[in-house]
Amino acid sequence: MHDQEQFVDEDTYFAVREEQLVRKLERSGYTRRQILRNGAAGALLLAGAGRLASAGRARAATTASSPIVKPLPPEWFIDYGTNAEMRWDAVPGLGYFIPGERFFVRDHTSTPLIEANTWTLGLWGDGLRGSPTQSNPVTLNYQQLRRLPSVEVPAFIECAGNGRSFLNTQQNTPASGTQWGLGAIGVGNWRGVPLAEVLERAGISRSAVDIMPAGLDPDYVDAGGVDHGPVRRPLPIAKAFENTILAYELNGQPLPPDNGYPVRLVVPGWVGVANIKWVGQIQVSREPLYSYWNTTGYILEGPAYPNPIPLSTQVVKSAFELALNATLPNQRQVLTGRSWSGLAPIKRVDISTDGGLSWRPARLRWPNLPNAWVRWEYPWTPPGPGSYTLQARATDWAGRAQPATVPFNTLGYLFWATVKHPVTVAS
Ligand SMILES: Nc1nc2c(c(=O)[nH]1)N[C@H]1C(S)=C(S)[C@@H](COP(=O)(O)O)O[C@H]1N2
Ligand SMILES: [Mo]
Repeated sequence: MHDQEQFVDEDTYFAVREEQLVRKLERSGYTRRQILRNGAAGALLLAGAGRLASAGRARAATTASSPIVKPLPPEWFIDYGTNAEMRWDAVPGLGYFIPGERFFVRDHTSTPLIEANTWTLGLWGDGLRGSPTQSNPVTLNYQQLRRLPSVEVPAFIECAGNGRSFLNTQQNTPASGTQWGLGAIGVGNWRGVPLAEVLERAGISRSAVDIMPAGLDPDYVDAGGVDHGPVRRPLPIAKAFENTILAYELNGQPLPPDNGYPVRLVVPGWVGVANIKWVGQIQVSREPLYSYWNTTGYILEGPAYPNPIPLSTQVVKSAFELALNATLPNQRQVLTGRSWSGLAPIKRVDISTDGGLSWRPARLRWPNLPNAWVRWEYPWTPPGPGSYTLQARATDWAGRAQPATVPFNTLGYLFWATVKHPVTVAS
C-alpha cells in the first residue's frame, strides 16, 4: 500500500508560509492589500532598523595544507581533491540528517581556517541607507550574530552538477566538470539568523534588488590563469528575505571547517553555489549584480538553451542507498533510498526493477520536509540470479516527475532524469 499519511500537504504548506511572510511585511509597515497586490515575493523590501555596531573588518584567512581539512575515508567518500562525494552505499544506517563528518564537500579553491572570534561580516553597497563602501562597511561580529534570534532550518545543500556523470554514461554526451554520481548532496539541520534580520538591522533600502555574499576562501583562478576574485554569487532580495539564513550550526554543532565555519549562507531549495561558505562580505545593491558564478558558471547553456539561464532552484532527484554495480543476495530484501526537490516536498516515488517496464510505489517514511528529502523503502524479491537495472522516479507536489532523459547543457547541471542503477543478484 502506498503510505500517504506522512505527506506534507503542499497547499497547507505554502498557505502557511505565505501568511507568515505577509505578517512579517505587515510588521514592517506594509498593508495586507499592498502586499497581496504586489505578490508576497515582489514586496519584500523592508525598511531598516538602524546600523549594527562597528567591530573591525573581516580578516583574511589562513589555508590548510590540503584543500579539504577533514579525513575522507574511502568507505565514506570519493575524493576528487577539492571536492569529496558522499558514497550512497555508506548512507544506510544514517538518520535523516547527514552528520558533519559525512557531509559532501565542494570547494572552488580550498577550505580556509577561520577563527570565530576574528570573524566579522561586512555589509556594504548602495542598497543600504547611507551607501556604506566596501572599505568602510557596516559590520557584525560573531558574538553579535549569536545574540540575534535564530531559527532551525532543515535543508539540503546540493551541487548543481550532482549527477553530471550520467550525462555521459546514460546519454553519451559528457560534460566537463567533476564527474559526480548522485552523492554531491547532504541534508543538514542548520541553525542561524534569518538574513532578513541582519539586512534590516544593517539598514536595507526599499530600492535594493540584489545581494552578493562573498566567501573568505582564496580567490578562484581558472585554468587559463584568470583571477575571478572570491567565490560570490548574487541572490535576489526576495529569496534573501524568504527563508535564507546566516548559518553557524549544522546538526547542533558549530559548522565543520569544510562546510563554512564559522558562518555560511543556507539558501533552501537553491543550487549549492548559492550557499556561500565562510561568508565575509555581503554587497547590497539597487542594481542587478553579476559575478563569474551567475554569468560564466552556474547557467544552463547549450543547444537546448539559446538564451542562457542562471540557475536557481534544484530539480527532482532520487538515489538508492547502494553502490552502482552492487551485488545483492538472491532473497527478499528491502531496497532503500531518498528523493528530494528544490520546489516542493516529494509526493510519490515509483520504483522499477525491470529496466523501466513496470513501476510500483515505494513506501515513504516520515519526515518529508520541503527543501530536504524523504527516505523510502521498497521490498524486493529478485526473480533469480542475474543482472538488473533499478530505477527510482520521484514526483514532487509541484507536479514535476523525473523524466527518462534531459536535454544536454554544456556545463552538465541539473541532471534529473531517472538514473539507471545496475546491480547483480548473486546465485
Ligand atoms: N565561499 C565558498 N562558498 C561555496 C563554495 C566555495 O567554493 N566557496 N562552493 C559552493 C558550491 S559549488 C557548493 S555545491 C556548496 C557545497 O557546500 P558544502 O561543501 O558544504 O557541501 O558550497 C558553495 N559555497
Ligand atoms: Mo556546486
